[in-house]
Amino acid sequence: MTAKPVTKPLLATVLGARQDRLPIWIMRQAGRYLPEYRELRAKAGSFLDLCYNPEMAAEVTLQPLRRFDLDAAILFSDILVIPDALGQSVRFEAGEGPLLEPITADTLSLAHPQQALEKLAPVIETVRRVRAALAPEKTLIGFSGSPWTVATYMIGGRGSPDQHAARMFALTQPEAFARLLDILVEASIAYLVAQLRAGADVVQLFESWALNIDEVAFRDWVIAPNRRIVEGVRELVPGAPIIGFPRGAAGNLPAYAAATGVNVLGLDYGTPLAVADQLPHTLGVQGNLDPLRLLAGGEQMDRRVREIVTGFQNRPHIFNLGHGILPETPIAHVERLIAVAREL
Ligand code: 1CP
Repeated sequence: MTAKPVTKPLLATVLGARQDRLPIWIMRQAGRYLPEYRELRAKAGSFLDLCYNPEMAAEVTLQPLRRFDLDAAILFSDILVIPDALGQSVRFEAGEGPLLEPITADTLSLAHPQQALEKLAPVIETVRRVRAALAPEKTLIGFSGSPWTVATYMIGGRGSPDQHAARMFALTQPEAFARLLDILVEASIAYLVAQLRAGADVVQLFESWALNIDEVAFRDWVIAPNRRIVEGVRELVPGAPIIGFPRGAAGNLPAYAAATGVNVLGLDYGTPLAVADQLPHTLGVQGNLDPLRLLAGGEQMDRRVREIVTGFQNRPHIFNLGHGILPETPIAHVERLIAVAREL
């Protein structure tokens, strides 16, 4: 007799089937709100040292699952390992976030997307280690930043509220910008395929800066490259399960879902629940509690969690926040969140 294969509720939901158990994970679930993360982080050296240390990165990936009844682990890494692997100078300053040496049309020619994968070998080793240590019913999520979002950091040199530098670069140097998107598409496909082959069940595309751009830019800078990545990954890994998270896409969400072919659409917390009615019934959704409601906790949080679970009850739904958990979030609020989401 062969053993019955174990179901992964989160993966099964990504593939389109609602489950008895509501699958839950939390964006940025491995990180600074956990004391055990802060402790290990203090010993790791720089943030990139931690991302490239498979033993420590695997440990950090698993930490939230030891504490909470979650359905998935997300690989511990960062969207900016791709620029680092392409040869750009990337640093993370405490309290300042990422700092990059801004790319120019000239330095761009030095980037080699296929060689980048060699530098990312330790991250792929982390995926292997996490897969080996993870319970069979838990889903392992790999990820990459989407090209436009990664390009905003590569061009601007840091996070910015309105991506002014990247938008100006795209509009005034369209050829160099198209070349940059090509490089990022190629590197992302190779990186995501390597993660899937090493044991990731699902991959998520983080398009964190899909806001502040008009519909033409959204089509050319967001939809087109994300679609090329989905197609490119599935050419090499047929049927690869993919979550797309175009944060701030608002009225562009239906077009993004239709054109990219992602299995699940991540919704930010600004997206009304009723927007899902404009999406195909079979498309899964992920989200979308405001992280500030989790930080504040109490009755307002419980009420909104129940609204979200009820609002998405007729389609595949993965419960999550509508953006990353805030570092000052109390552990007890996370425990409460998971209990309330599961009670219905
Ligand atoms: O020293 C530290 O601990 C730095 C904090 C930190 C952490 C824990 C950074 C710096 N990155 C990460 C890990 C990380 N980043 C993960 C894996 C952990 C998990 O999710 O559990 C993931 C998926 C990311 C993705 C990421 N990095 C995004 C997309 C998601 C989002 O929040 O929009 C973005 C935009 C980044 C860039 C980045 N890296 C780090 C910071 C502080 C930032 C944001 C900077 C900014 O706001 O512009």
